[in-house]
Amino acid sequence: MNTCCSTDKMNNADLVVSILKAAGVRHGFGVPSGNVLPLMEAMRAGGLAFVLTAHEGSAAFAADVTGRVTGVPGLCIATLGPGATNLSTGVGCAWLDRSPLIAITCTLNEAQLGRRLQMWIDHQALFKPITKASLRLRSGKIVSTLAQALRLALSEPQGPVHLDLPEDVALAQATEALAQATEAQAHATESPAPATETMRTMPERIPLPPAPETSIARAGVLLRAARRPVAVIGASAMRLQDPQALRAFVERHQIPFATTLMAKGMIDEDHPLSLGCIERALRKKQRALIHSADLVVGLGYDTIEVEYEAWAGKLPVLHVGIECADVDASVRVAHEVVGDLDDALARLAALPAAGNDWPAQAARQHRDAFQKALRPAAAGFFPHQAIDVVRKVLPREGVLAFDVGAHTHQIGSQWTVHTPRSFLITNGWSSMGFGIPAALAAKLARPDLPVVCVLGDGCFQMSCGEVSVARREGLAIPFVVLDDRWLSLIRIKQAQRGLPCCGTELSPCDVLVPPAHYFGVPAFGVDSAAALERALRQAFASDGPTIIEARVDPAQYAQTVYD
Ligand SMILES: Cc1ncc(C[n+]2csc(CCOP(=O)(O)OP(=O)(O)O)c2C)c(N)n1
Ligand SMILES: [Mg+2]
Repeated sequence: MNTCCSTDKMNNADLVVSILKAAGVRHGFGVPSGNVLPLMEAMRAGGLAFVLTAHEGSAAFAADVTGRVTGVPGLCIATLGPGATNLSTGVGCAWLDRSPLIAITCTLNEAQLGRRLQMWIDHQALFKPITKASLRLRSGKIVSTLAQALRLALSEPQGPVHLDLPEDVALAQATEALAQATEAQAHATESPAPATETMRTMPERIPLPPAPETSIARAGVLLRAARRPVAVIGASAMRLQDPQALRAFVERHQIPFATTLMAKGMIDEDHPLSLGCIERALRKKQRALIHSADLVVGLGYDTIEVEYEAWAGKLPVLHVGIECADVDASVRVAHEVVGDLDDALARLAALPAAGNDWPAQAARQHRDAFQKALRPAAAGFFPHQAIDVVRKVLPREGVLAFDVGAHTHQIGSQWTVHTPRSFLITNGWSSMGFGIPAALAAKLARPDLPVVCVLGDGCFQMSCGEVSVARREGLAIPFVVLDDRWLSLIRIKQAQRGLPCCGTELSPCDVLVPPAHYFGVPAFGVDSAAALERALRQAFASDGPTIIEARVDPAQYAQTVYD
């Protein structure tokens, strides 16, 4: 492939790769087929790593997380038909959770599209409801289509864009100049940062228009009138260019703050004003505190995680977001500040200090009591003990990727996050199978940071093939499986509805000895916090992945999860 300034020897697949590389894309996750080979070969020749996953859904989850942690759109690739439908599960995650992502399906030749041919379905129809756009790549339009896709993925609300690449288009000689490609790219992404420098420093996004001055002024009036305001940081805040603006805002006005699950860590949760996570384990305790407030300030609040009406009660809501809040008629929306979030927060933080009547230690005292209640004392080995061990062993700046189940609720309430975007979960899409690919993507994007994955045994059964990716790529990730023998979250819901346990038991025997390895990844079983700590320290010291099956007792979930 010619990487200089002409496209003489390039085919369209080479051109796609060179544009993506110029945008800062470093990995593409996927599963190949014959139709994918032209793109894969262009990736190999062009130095854009193809990371083979066990399932295309995981490829898209990994691409979503790459987008979250680097700010550069993640890339995932699949074949047509079943490859595309598999991929769609992870693309939906980037859609609801709003991560920049490019999904490429490699399909039949142009003239074959639409016919009754093996594996073919209408990809545009499949991806339309779960992407910002679904576009066909055509010869002579590669540059403009890629520029459009990158621009869409990176503009707020960020999200996935699907590109269909017919095989003959991929192989056809490129007819556009590379200089044009680089220029189009520059317009699409402003100034992309290399992926290895990111996680804290996000590349330039395409900003939204600022909120009007009158709107900021009205927010100031509400803040000054409130005697007991509480801020709740939401998922849109994850994409802030400068998360320090959040901290500046709460410190300026001395407002105790909680977060949703996904927004944890956007301000260090050790902060004296931190209340912890809402709407996860022991959520009624969090609601009680919030209901003692007189104003809710939603900061980057996105109702995709949990609607305001679930927890805000009759309190007036000051919503600061990238769009108007989707609320039920019962919610008292006092005012909305809508526009670029970095800009709005900076201006709200520059207002005169509002002051309020919260006692100085109120947040700290609440948080201490909340944390204590999450850890009921009893003999045995419970999930909260295992989670505490993982938090203790993982360095402060380390990354936790985890999965969906009762353990998500316990982790969400219990875990203390210290740095932005180091706590990787899906709560909009909320799909099982997210944890392992999330950990893979985080470690590939930030090899300098320790990464650990915690997941339930049900999630492990759904996605365990992906540990082989960690082995192949040499990623030193400990995977801690909370082996409680149940789809515990669903079992709890059965119990709450008075239904008998049925279809939620994963393993009938309670003394499980893991095999020596899963796909070559060594596995160990542990039955105590001390044994988990030893195994985890060993896993972090090793140069490859390790699976640790922690055999925990789920009994306490009944007290803490869905209280
Ligand atoms: C793809 C998908 N299928 C089903 C669900 C519904 N679901 C949510 S949590 C859960 C159980 C997860 O079990 P496990 O991984 O063992 O976690 P635990 O609840 O035991 O902590 C299920 C089936 C989902 N969220 N995503
Ligand atoms: Mg389980």
